[in-house]
Amino acid sequence: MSEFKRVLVTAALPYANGPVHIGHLAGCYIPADIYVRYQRAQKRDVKFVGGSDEHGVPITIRAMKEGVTPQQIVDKYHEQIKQSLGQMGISFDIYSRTTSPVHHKTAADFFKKLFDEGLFEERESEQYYDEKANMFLADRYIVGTCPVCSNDNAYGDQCERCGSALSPDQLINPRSTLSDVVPVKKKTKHWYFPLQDYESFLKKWILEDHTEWKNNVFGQCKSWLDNGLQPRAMTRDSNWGIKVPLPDAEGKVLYVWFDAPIGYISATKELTENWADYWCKEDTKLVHFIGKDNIVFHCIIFPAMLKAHGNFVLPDNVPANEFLNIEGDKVSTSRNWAVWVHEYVKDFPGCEDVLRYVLCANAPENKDNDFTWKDFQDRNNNELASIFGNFINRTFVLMHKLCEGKVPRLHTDVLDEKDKGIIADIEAAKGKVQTALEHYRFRDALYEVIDLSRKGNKYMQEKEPWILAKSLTQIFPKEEAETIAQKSIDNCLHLCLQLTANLSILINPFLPATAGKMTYMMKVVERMLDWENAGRIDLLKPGYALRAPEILFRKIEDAEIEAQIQKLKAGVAETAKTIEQVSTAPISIIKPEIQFDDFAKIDLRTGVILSAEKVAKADKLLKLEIDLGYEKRTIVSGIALHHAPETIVGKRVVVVANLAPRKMRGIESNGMILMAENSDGKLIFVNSDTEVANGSSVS
Ligand code: B3M
Ligand code: ZN
Repeated sequence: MSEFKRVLVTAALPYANGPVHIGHLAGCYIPADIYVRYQRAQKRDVKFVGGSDEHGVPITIRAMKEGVTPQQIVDKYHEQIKQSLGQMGISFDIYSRTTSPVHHKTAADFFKKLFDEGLFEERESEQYYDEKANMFLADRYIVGTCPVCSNDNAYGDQCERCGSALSPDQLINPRSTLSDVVPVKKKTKHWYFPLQDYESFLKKWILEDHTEWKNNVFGQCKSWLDNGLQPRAMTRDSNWGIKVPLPDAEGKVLYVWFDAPIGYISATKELTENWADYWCKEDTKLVHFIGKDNIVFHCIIFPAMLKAHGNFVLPDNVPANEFLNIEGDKVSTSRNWAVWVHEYVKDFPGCEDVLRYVLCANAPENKDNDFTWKDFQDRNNNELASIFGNFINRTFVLMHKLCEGKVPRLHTDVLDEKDKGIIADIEAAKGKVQTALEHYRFRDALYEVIDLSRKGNKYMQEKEPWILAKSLTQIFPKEEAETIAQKSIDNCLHLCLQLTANLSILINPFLPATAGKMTYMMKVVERMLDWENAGRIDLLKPGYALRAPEILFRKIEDAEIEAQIQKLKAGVAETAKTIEQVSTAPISIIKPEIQFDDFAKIDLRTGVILSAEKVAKADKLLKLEIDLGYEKRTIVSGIALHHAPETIVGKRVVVVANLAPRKMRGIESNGMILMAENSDGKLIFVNSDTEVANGSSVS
């Protein structure tokens, strides 16, 4: 850390096409905010920038769905997202938006510089065009079958099931999401960034120089780099976005993933005139907080762009989180399987810190994780209320009862082993929390804070100051009892209060509102929360009068949890009903009519499966060896989930024998076998005695 003079923290720019849910919070906003608050407490020069991502297909799709303009969409959701994040205490120094004029200029200038240096390759290509909607289809508008895992609903840029980055050309059976028609190819011109030229630079920078990155991030980068990088189009056909700053580029805008990360730079520009210190000086530590689906853009593409442009620092780390599921199911905004932040703050007013706590304690740091309402309740009731809150409450109650509401003295002459033990615990906690935070291990860090309060409870339980007071006054005259007992009571409550002060410092990055309540109760200024004060046991001065305790965490009742679970279920059911009403399409749409000549182009042959084996790292694929009589063929087929390899050897199949070869998971597939889909969605072999409903589609 010491070699850095300043820290620049970014959190992914959420698309302004809908409200934010708790998956967004857990993925990047909570960890980023904890990190930033910790840096501020360390009095480091830190800036936290963010904003809404207001361009790209997600916005135009939403606008189409709501029947309004893209501008209306982003205006509405930008405000809502900004408010939700603010309510959750996400303390951006600036929360901007990519429709801002500063950003438009910054992104256009960035593009222009690369263009002027001759970096882009101008290419004419055939791209999918929806003749019904009358527009070129951006990658996200096209869905089809993933060539890697056979997911039927892979997008043209990415398969969300297996995480593969795709181009629309790789999709099997592409269809337009706008009108469901099969798109046609049409010529268009775009500017391609030569990502492959940065391969060796990226390999060294990540695989050699950043071995400390989180496993999930490093692993994804490595697999990208191992697979080889391709030129990537940095422009799109659309009328929503940043216009390509070239003559002769009518109807072309910057690719949203070109413009969005530059948004971090633009936001910094809007924040401070010293923005260049944060972006151009080598002693800046740049950290991008993101979710796992954004790794490639932040670790490969954006760094290559920055490198190509020159003069910019590269991220020191990209601590991406995995996904947070809800009640065992993947978050789906289209199915409405989500816990929306704006609804949470309405349903649980004053409990923002509870959600921050649960999402950090259960953060998907290394693998996907599950949020359940029951766990939310348990963590609140059993950890926050019963351990952390309880310790502080008892300390304050007893201090008022036994010490006249003032901080008692510490009598060093009578310190016993337990007192010394808790002092050591207080001192050690700082180091543990700090090390974890510096290494982006937020769960561990938070655990250490709660653990310290657990130790406080144990200490108080063992010292039993209330018994001591009572029993001594029963044996001795009041004054005498006081002299004997008071020192011990003083020491206990003195240390419990110092521990409370320490807890407020340590919990502050995680639960800022709670820390605020604690400083109010202790009547100390905010400066006490500076990190340098952690580990000290002289934070509260003897004789200082403190306020009455305040309950920090109320219990959360079963009925509240039940209501939330019902709400989730009702939301899904409601959404499903609307979708059903809207969609009148038959289950399987008959493809457009073709002429006999088209059909005659397909060469269908019969064959027999000679051998079948699983394809490594692709749970849906089988590698088949097929005997066509006149030759043997290797065909990769997406039927692994339907048939075990050993059960299909010897089966007769119909093969599309003249399909162009296609590589899947490094294996060249020469053709396709025809299977029918039955009513359960199972792919079965078709021959005269197969039980399959009439009209089942064969593919
Ligand atoms: N808007 C994707 C997302 O919200 C995208 C992030 C941009 S970060 C520069 O997941
Ligand atoms: Zn896939």
